[in-house]
Amino acid sequence: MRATVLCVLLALGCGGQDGAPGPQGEPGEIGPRGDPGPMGPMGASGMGLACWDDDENGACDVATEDADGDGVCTAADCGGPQGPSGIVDTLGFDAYVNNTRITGVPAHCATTSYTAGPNEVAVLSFQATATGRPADGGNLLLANIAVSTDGGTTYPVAMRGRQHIVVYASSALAGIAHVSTSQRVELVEGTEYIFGLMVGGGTTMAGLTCTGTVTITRAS
Ligand SMILES: [Ca+2]
Ligand SMILES: [Ca+2]
Repeated sequence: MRATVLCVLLALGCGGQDGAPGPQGEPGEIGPRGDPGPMGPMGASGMGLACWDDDENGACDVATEDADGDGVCTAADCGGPQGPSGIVDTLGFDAYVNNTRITGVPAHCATTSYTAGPNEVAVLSFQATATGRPADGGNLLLANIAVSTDGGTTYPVAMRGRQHIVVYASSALAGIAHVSTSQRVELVEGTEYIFGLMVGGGTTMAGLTCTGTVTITRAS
């Protein structure tokens, strides 16, 4: 009879309140890698820029982009900007000529030969110093730049019809005269040049020193 009553009381809800939640458990192990997802849709097709397309409009603008003038734009029209001008070569002479009335280009007062490349310029700077004999006559020392082309060895002949003449004069009354001259000469590609210092005047020189520097540069 007592047992029957206890069971009835339990059934009617006579238990205590719920306890507090327990502590969080340890994380579980990482699960296996999932299957790869499906491939995404293809992107829109793009177009790179051709090297000749300076204005990047995707079109051949013949007037400005056809560098070689063949009417079409190809890789042959591509090129970087022209580099700065630079020194290609240097030539020169430094000699002493003894005595006599010298006219023309004294021996050794000339450079070795030089064959010009494309777009080249020669910058010449020549000097001559002479000791004169005023009693013998005149009192002037003249100096010209002389240019021989394509093997011409007689400078006055090689100069004929050419313009490379600059004259400076200095009095030799004191027994010594110094002259200098310089010039810029545009060269023709493939032509062989010899640059010389032509001296003359009305005096007989006891001695002549000639020096010259020729700087070959490529124009920008
Ligand atoms: Ca273009
Ligand atoms: Ca072209």
